[in-house]
Order: sequence, then structure tokens, then C-alpha cells
Amino acid sequence: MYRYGTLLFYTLVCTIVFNHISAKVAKEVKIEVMYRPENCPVKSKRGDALNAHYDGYLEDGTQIYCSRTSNDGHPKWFVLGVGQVIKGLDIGMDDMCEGEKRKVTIPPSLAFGAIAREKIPPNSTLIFEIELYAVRRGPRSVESFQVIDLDGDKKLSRNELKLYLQEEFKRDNRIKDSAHKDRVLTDIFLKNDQDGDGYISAREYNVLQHDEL
Ligand SMILES: *[C@@H]1O[C@H](CO)[C@@H](O)[C@H](O)[C@H]1NC(C)=O
Ligand SMILES: [Ca+2]
Repeated sequence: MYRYGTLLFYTLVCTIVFNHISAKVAKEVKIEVMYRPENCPVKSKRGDALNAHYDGYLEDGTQIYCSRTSNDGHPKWFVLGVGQVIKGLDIGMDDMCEGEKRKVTIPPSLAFGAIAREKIPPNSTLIFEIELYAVRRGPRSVESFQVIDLDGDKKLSRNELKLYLQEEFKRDNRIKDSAHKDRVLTDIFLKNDQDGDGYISAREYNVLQHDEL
């Protein structure tokens, strides 16, 4: 009886201390690596384009975001470290291998803070289960623009982008029918050819934000 009481006491103390500590350090992103492939030639860094699935939850398990069911289940493309995603994800997806899986716990200060969102109450800690599929180096760099701009006229034609996408798809071993490629191209021009002249200028390219690039 005594021993049991002591054990219970210690358990309580530990819980209190632990809660106290976690409240204190909850300004940082907690990263748990669930799976990391042995072969990891490229690791993500700021400015890379990442292709990932990430499902988000509240601490009580309520699902708040699921990239597997939104956007036709396509993994999402975004640029790391530039605020396209919440700060906690920019931090939590750094230095990650292609194929790696992480569980990332984000304090409210690095998520939405005191602002309520649809499904997300104020001051919520968010938990994301992430699977990273692909890392692409600086898709918006001057260098990549020059690679696409085959004739060097400082603007990207539909044909130049088509050739570039074909290479990309080939490199990824992604088998896509030509109808799909056409849709991607049309979408890229819709989103990026802001003045509608049929070319993507260097300025327009800098805001390139297509899912497939
Ligand atoms: C959210 O946190 C802030 C800062 O800690 C606090 O002032 C505010 O009252 C909290 N809001 C809610 C709804 O809990
Ligand atoms: Ca050109």
C-alpha cells in the first residue's frame, strides 16, 4: 500500500514537472523522424521546392487538414522557408530526405497563434504527419530560368516550358499522358502569364507558383 502510494506520488510529480517543462519549451517545433531512407542524396533546405503530403491534426486528434483528400490527392508543391506554409512547417521540414516521414508538433506561436481559423481554435498546437516525396533545388532561381529559356530571349514560351516539363517528368519516371501535360502547361500559363502575351517573363517567373514546378 505504501509502495503503491509512493509510486503514485512520483508519477504525479513527474507529470507536473513534465507539463511544466513542456509549457516552457513549447516555443519550438518538435520533430520526430518516423522513417528516414538509408539512401539520402538530397536534403531539403530553404528555397527548395518540396513535394509532400501533410495531414494536420489538433492535439485532441481532430483532423484539420489533409493533403491526401484535397487537391485531388496530389501531394502539394511549395517552396520551403519563404512563408508559403506556416512557420512551424518551414522549420519542421528543413533538412529532410526524399522519402522521409516525420511527425512535427508546432506550438501556436509558430502556427496561427491566437487567431482562430476554420476548424482551428485560437492558440492551438498543431501536429502534422508529413511524407516528403521530392526536393527540387531552387526552382525560381535565375539559373533554372536560363535552363528553360533555350533561345535566350529572356522569356519562356509555351514550347520551352513543354520541353522542360518533359525532361522533368522523364527524370522522375512519372508516366503522364500528353493530355495531362497539356493541362499542366495551360495551368502554368493561366497562373503566371499575368499580362497574357503568351510568354512568361523573368519577372512573372519569379512568382511561379504551380503545383507541378
Ligand atoms: C491566446 O493566447 C494569448 C497569449 O497567451 C492570450 O492572451 C489569449 O487570451 C489566448 N486566447 C484564447 C482564446 O485562449
Ligand atoms: Ca525564350
